[in-house]
Amino acid sequence: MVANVNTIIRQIELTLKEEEQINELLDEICYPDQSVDAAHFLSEAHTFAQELPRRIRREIYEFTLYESSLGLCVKNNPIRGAMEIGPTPDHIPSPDEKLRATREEILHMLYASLLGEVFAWSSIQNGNIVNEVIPLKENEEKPMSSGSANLFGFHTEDAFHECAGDYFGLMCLRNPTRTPTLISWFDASDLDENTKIILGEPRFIVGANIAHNVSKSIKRLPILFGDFERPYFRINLNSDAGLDADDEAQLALDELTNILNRNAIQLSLEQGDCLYLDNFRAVHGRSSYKPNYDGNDRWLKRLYISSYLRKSRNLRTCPEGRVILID
Ligand SMILES: O=C(O)CCC(=O)C(=O)O
Ligand SMILES: [Fe+2]
Repeated sequence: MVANVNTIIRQIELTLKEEEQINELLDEICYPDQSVDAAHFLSEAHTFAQELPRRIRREIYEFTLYESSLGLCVKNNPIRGAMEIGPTPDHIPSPDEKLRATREEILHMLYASLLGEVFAWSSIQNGNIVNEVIPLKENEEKPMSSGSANLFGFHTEDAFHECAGDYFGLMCLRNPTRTPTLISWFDASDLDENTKIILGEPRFIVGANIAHNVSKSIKRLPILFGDFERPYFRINLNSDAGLDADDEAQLALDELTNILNRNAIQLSLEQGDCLYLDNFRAVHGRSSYKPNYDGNDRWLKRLYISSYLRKSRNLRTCPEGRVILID
């Protein structure tokens, strides 16, 4: 049976009262100009996040603890009007342009802080903490978040790296084309026992998406990890796996790919949706679409979230540093 979106992504609609409570909290954090110093805010985000509505805090904690769904989508979040949020950017902002976090970005980081620690990669979007998922003309044909003409294939975010986030978040500021985010998963019982064993062996080259400015990986990793009854996985169907002589590994990967394609669901994010996916248990991608490059195109804000920041301590300059330095 193919699932519908509600069975795998828990959807939470904010009540008016909860929205009010959130607005009050944002008013306090943003006073007086609807933005804050981004770096400073991150050191305070956990503390402020304790003032989000209790129901939402409980939902987020239960999502991390029980792994009861593949993602959470908090709906009806307050987004300011078009004038205030501005046009969809036509370039990836420089670090200077991201020194201040906007009211919407603050809310996204507050939710993310309930899931873990927000971090960034030096190799993508100039090391910015909040990434822009926007169409760029020069990348139209490419398999990356700023592409649009082709389907962006299934991947777990940053699968190539051992410090890949446990969760990853997308906040929707606008999606006039209703372009769906694609989500999929697999159930271990759908895999042949031998396939499962092979997928758990370090026989796979899991490449980085081309948006990352990193050297090509040649290290072989297992696709599956964790508990093999309910495995976690890392995969990137956009990068050439290059399994050369290992036909058995290729067949196992093909079997998993077929299951992921069969289970795929579509979720068209709407303005004010904040989606947080379990990056160890769900893959995501995006349908193709046609942007106009007129400032009104689809615009999402992306965050990377780790359950355990110390895991990457050797790649960051100080304990509280948020940027993983790689090349
Ligand atoms: O555009 C989307 O819905 C997903 C894009 C994506 O995979 C990403 O930003 O990492
Ligand atoms: Fe992605």
